[in-house]
Amino acid sequence: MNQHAKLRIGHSACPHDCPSTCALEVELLDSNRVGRVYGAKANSYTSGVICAKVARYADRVHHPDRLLKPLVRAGAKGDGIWKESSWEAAFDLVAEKFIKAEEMYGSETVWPYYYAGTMGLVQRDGIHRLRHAKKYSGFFGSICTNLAWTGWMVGAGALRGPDPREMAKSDCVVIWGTNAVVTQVNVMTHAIKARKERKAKIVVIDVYENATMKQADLGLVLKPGTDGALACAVMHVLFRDGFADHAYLDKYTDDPRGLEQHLRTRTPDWAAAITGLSVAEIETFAHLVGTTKKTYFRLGYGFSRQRNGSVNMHAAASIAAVTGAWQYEGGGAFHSNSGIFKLNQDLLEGTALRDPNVRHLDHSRIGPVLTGAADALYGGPPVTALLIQNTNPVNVAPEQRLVKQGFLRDDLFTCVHEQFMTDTARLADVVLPATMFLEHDDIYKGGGNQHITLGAKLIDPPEGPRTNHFVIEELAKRLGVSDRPGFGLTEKEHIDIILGKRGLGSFDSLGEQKWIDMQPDFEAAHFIDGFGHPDGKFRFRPDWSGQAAPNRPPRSMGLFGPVEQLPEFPDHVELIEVADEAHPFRLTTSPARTFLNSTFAETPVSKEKEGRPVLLLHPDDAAELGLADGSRVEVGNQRGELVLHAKFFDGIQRGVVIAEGIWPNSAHERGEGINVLTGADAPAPYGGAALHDNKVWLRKPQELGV
Ligand SMILES: Nc1nc2c(c(=O)[nH]1)N[C@H]1C(S)=C(S)[C@@H](COP(=O)(O)OP(=O)(O)OC[C@H]3O[C@@H](n4cnc5c(=O)[nH]c(N)nc54)[C@H](O)[C@@H]3O)O[C@H]1N2
Ligand SMILES: Nc1nc2c(c(=O)[nH]1)N[C@H]1C(S)=C(S)[C@@H](COP(=O)(O)OP(=O)(O)OC[C@H]3O[C@@H](n4cnc5c(=O)[nH]c(N)nc54)[C@H](O)[C@@H]3O)O[C@H]1N2
Ligand code: SF4
Ligand SMILES: [Mo]
Repeated sequence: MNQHAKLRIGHSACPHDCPSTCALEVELLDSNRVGRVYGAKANSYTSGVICAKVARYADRVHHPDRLLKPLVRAGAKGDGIWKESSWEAAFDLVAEKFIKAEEMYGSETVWPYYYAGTMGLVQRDGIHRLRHAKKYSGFFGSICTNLAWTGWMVGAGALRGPDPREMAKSDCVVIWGTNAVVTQVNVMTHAIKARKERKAKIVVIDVYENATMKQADLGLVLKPGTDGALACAVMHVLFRDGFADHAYLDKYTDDPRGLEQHLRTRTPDWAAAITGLSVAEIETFAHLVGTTKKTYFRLGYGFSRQRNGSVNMHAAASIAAVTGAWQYEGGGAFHSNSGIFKLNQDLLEGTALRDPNVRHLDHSRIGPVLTGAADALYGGPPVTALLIQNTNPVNVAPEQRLVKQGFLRDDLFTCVHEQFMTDTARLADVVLPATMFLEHDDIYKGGGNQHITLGAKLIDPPEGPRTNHFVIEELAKRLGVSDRPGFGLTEKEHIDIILGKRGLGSFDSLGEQKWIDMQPDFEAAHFIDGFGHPDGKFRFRPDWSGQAAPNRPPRSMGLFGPVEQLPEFPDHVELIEVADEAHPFRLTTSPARTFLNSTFAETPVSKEKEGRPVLLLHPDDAAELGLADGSRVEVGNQRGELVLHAKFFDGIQRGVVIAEGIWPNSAHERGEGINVLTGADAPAPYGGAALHDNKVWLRKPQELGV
């Protein structure tokens, strides 16, 4: 009898910020210990497969460095000198500081800052209830999805698409700008099934030969920020060689003739010069998708993290409209299913308490916000108090030098609720220990799949950590808003309400069911009933400033960036940081396999597997610079500089370099992380973070180092 069968198994969902949202089976060793974690076989998307980092979750949940006690700063900021505190005293201190800050500058001086360290709806989104009740500054959550969703929405008009499980039924799967093997392994499960069962081709489009491209039949390595050019040339060939589906175009798209005309000059030659691909590669790819009706374009986030990222996303999605792939099972383009769930979280988020006149601040621009940039503050007071849950901005936000400078301000009070002593927690005034997903109740919805999955509390937390929900409720009591609607309920009650309003049962019924499949029917998923715009058409001519993108900023924030440079049709626009003489290289900060953003950097296996922060660099570029494999190399630009170790890699174009993973700042020899190099300027039209769009110089470090 195998070990797995003997153990008690608990059911859950992976809480991490990953499109896969896997359904999990967790070995329960006793009331407070877990063993191995497995993917649920019975879940049709997870299909028994999860990534290695979550399979070893016991290493994280039972990690010796977990925060267990509230801590109050006892030295200078960042000195690492702390005094342990009771929860009562810590809450009293935070409330006192928030009230004082508000008395001095008004309620908008307090900024609740959160993100998707947990994707659980109750634990993640409850912070809005407190901010609405208190009229604290709003949060425009732009860092991750904004550029991608904008580009998708201006074309398709709704955030959904062909069932991701249908990849298994396609004849060609195009994995575009996502390193799926690393960031959402389940895409591979379904794509490889198609290859095994139907001899489907797998195409991967990226800026380097990453782990996913190693599995591809056709890999296209282009220059960062040039996907729009590739997409245009592909569509040019489709029209030129008779692969465009004119009946489909006439019925389902806004201006096919205008597009065809516009593309006349977007030839493979034109695109080859921009992308660095060969004309033959472009023609081969175009003919493959032109002759394979059941082509499934799986469009990721990575290629949207460029200043022209929304344009590139829109251009890539447009290809499926030219071939008419959407009509077929196993065909069409898919980016995210985030629009299908339509859960009402009003009570959880205290929406009724919202004051529309309260300003919003941009998540990605925390550096400019905390250093007092007038445009980032929208005419309001400085931020003098922060409440942070589920995110590590001192490590993950762009323009790290500004972010750090802000956190070190003497007149800023920061409370961080965390599981570990992160780079952000280190700079806090009060650190509160947080539970992990196996230790609290929540529900989760997929982005790359279609399930709502329950993650009930399976084990007791160690003595000390408390849930996000508890922290919000306790602060509300001390800040005088605990009698407002939405407060005073348990996690289970919130889950009952959210599910009940959508007619999906309750916490208990979902416990029995484990997950609910919310995939829309074929007609809706494939836009057979029409696309999401009022006229039902896919738009080749986007309305860049008028679109109801689901994640758009409040209107009061206006539009961002050089909106006038956004193109009329799919195109290549040079809004990117083009390499120049002083900065001859383009850098992307692609994901590391065993980290998830800033998470897992603390687990021993991840540390061992990742080794040290490196820079992937073409050997010919290295030779020109006189750099040896493994040598230290200084990488810099107008925002800062840091030292990495060169790693020769020829699956990349000349002039492009890759730094994989967001390592803790402390893993770098000068204590500053990769985001010293990334920019916090908001791209057009709705902001976001162009984290893979950096021009840099490389040189041998000047000083003698280790
Ligand atoms: N192991 C692991 N898993 C993760 C994460 C992680 O950090 N590590 N992060 C999680 C999160 S928060 C998210 S949002 C998702 C994101 O997952 P993805 O959608 O995969 O997006 P990224 O991780 O940003 O980058 C994916 C790929 O885009 C490539 N890329 C960068 N610029 C360009 C470009 O201009 N064109 C093209 N074609 N490719 C480009 C990068 O080299 C990288 O290989 O993954 C989640 N899962
Ligand atoms: N250079 C570069 N920078 C990037 C990216 C990149 O590709 N390149 N990717 C960007 C993207 S897409 C994203 S989404 C961001 C993500 O960056 P972060 O928001 O920092 O994301 P995570 O590492 O997923 O989670 C942050 C923290 O949440 C904590 N946490 C988890 N669960 C809970 C909980 O229940 N309660 C509390 N209180 N804390 C919890 C974890 O311990 C972790 O430290 O990074 C962005 N930054
Ligand atoms: S693949 Fe993503 S959702 Fe699945 S277990 Fe790993 S991190 Fe979680
Ligand atoms: Mo993300």
